[in-house]
Amino acid sequence: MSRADFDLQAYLEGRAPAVEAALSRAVDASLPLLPADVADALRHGVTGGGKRLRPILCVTAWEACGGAERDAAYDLAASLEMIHAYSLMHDDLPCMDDAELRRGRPTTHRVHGQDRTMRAGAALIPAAARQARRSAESLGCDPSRAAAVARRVMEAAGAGGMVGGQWLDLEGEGQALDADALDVLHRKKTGALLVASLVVGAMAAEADETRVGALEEYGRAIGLAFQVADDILDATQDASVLGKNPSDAALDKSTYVSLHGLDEARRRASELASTARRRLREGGVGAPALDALADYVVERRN
Ligand code: GRG
Repeated sequence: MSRADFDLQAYLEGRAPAVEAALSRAVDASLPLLPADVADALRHGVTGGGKRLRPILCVTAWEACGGAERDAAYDLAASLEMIHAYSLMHDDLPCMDDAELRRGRPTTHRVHGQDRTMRAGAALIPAAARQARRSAESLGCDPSRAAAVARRVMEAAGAGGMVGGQWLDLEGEGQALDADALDVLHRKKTGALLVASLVVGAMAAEADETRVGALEEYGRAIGLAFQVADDILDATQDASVLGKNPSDAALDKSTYVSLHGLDEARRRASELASTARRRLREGGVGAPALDALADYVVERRN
């Protein structure tokens, strides 16, 4: 099937209930150890909508590498969204972006307070590691592969990935970053988790190195494309479309738009989507959904 024939909307809608159900299971499993007020904050942060791109990438990579659609694959996928949710909860706090709105709703700390939001976010990190390991075991991975899957999620979340990228982002506020520094920041802050979403799906399916490598390269390209698109949206859309307040200019951040201008940023995003698709082809991963997702990442409206 060509990419033009592939109905991504139907694909995303078809998978959404399984993604949401897995997230609900993951939240329920995380709650027993938490005080009720922290549990409420955690639920707000995880189950409040969003595109669910990371779980979709994970499940799609799992299937592209021969895995059958089943609940445990969605449970693995939920571990990536748990990390993503915690990062948004913490990123929105007054000490960072100080955001009022996320996914069209008040941010977690606006509803549940800073203290509970910090604790709920922190609780999600080990919960995601446990979720990744247990679900990989349910998918048939032996203990060492399941541990490797959980490690990959945590590495992407950590100082060499998302946390390191956020650190660079905070340090870079008010400074003019050059193109290379901006790429390094976003490869870590946004890209690492997107790449890991694909790679752990492939690892759990016991894909060979060529396929894992192709998915990794695809992920690196769509990770940057995603961020370029994010900067374009931040510069061109308002809160009613974005579901959050545009913040790059207010926080004096370097962006692909401030560095290259809108037209060049658009050109770069679409070139990165083409690179992503080419990497898949070269690695022998035939997945119309992943081809279509590369376009979606740059053409999305929020
Ligand atoms: C204190 C250094 C330090 C780190 C803490 C807060 C944090 C960890 C990391 C922040 C990472 C972050 C906010 C990355 C942004 C990623 C991003 C582009 C988010 C938007 O993703 P979408 O569009 O959101 O997929 P939805 O709402 O659709 O899920």
